[in-house]
Amino acid sequence: RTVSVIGMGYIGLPTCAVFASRGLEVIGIDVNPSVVEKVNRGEIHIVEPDLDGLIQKVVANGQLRAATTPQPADAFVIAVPTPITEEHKPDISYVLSAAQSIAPVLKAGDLVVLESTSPVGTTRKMTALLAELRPDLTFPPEHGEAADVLVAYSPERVLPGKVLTELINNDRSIGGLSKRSSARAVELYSSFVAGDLFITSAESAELVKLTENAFRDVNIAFANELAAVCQDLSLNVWEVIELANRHPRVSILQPGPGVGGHCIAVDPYFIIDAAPNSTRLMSSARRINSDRPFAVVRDIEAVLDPTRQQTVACLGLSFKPNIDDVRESPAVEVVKLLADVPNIKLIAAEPHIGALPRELEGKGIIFTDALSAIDRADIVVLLVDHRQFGLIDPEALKDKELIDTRGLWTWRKAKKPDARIEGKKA
Ligand code: SAJ
Repeated sequence: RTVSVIGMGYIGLPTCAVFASRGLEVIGIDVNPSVVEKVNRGEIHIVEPDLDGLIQKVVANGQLRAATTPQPADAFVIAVPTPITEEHKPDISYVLSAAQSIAPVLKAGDLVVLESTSPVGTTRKMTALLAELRPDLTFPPEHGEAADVLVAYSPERVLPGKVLTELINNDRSIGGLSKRSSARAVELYSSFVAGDLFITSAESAELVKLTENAFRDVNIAFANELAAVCQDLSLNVWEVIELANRHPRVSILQPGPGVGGHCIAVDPYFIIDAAPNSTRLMSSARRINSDRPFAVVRDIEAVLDPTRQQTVACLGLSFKPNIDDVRESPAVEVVKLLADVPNIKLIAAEPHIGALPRELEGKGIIFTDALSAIDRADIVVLLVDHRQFGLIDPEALKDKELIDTRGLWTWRKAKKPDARIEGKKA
């Protein structure tokens, strides 16, 4: 059985690796020739634990090969990006061009699975395009169980940094456009998924994926709103959350300088766009989270001494702790906004990268290591709770003005509420 994965990015490449490691013959397709060349040399172009060794192995033993144009296969898995436009509208053009690219090699009996996070209705739109391009073949749902080609939607839901483990162990929703489509997709994913597989409609599966990330966005917004409330009332938000979370049915997330990454800050807009009159909570959550970098800058401005130039050190640029990914990062956003504040000298430190991200270049920002940044600073702003920042000696921070957006130094180190009286439970 041959499976072809279209798009060899953060999801597609690990997916190629796990299919190949289960004995399937895998053809990875990417429009970028340098990605294809790299994979064919057994190398990878993304940072993900354990992926390099696995790719090297499956390329060396011939289970995986890469190409720039689709070739015939028994199953096609589409894992291309679905970004949003400046106006927060979903852009499914990569899905449609992936469909267009596989159309010429499709044959009766093939399965097409869309994995990309997609607005509700995308699987049907993609299928309509395939049907238009291949009038000689029949497709579901129009031709029902008798259709020549099988089509399903099955979203990835893996966490960057834990992709291989989560790909295998997470449960999965599978939404076929016909019963046979679902059954074939179940058969395909059973080759490597140890989690449960749940069959539903393509539309429900599409909304399930968006819902997961919107849920997290709303919950982070709640934590961020609580941080603003605590600031108004001069209370420690981390203590309030830690104590509230001792309730058996309360589980509040952590506030911070905003929500980054390529999923949680994007996917809620797919739901908002589809149901603008029914998404007041999700829209507010988006606004609350996107306003956070501005709130951090306002906090910094509030402690600045307008009579002299001061040095502000920003620690951390990635979008979440212990990774090197600085794309769509609220920390980068904060530094970018600070670059426009007059009368400050700006230093940034990010131990996981070698130089300033391109969008921060040319703004007079000094890039150095965390300790020298702290040493030279009047104001230290902690933007990412990297493990190593938690190990910084409090002595080094002693005479500094601290803006700790993650509660790493001001609260989490203390860990337990002061007045804890141990209970009797085992
Ligand atoms: N964040 C907070 N407070 C928190 C938790 C997160 O401010 O308590 C921030 C992080 O700092 C980061 C952002 O949210 O900037 C997102 O980070 P994340 O770790 O929550 O999620 P991602 O974007 O790395 O991955 C998410 C995951 N979705 C969910 O947990 C519901 C992952 O399972 C999805 O597969 C992935 O999106 C995706 O591809 O959609």
